[in-house]
Amino acid sequence: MTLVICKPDAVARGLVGEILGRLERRGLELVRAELRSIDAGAAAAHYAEHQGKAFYESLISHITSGPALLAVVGGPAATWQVVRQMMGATNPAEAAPGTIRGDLALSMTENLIHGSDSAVSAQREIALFFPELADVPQP
Ligand code: 3AN
Repeated sequence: MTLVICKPDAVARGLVGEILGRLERRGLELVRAELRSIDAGAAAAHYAEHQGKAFYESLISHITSGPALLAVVGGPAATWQVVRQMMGATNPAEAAPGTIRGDLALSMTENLIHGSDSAVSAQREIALFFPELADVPQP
């Protein structure tokens, strides 16, 4: 399982269905999905690795700017890797056509989607946002 966040820009642009639809059509399974406003504390914990970077403030400001769709997505081993491929590069201007960012985004900050970047990150992020799933073994 992996954590996916359709960021506030995705909710504001009405692209949650498109994004989750792509994941579902690929064959991934929605285990949890909830529209939720991420508060400053959860945002800081989630993005702790980026603290001190030049873009940190805009990152926190955007992720807390409105409701986001948080989802736990299941699938084969290394589901996180499948989702990352489907997301495309962090900079949407460089993301390949056919990817979510490559087809639907242009802004580095408002780049629609977060997906865990390793099995370890997935476990940590799922525990942060969906603590009831913390002890479920990860494939
Ligand atoms: P990804 O979301 O592709 O895993 P990360 O984890 O490197 O990318 O960065 C987390 C988020 O921080 C990105 N989704 C993006 O919104 C933002 N970000 C990363 N690098 C930059 C940058 N150079 N300028 C502005 N925002 C950035």
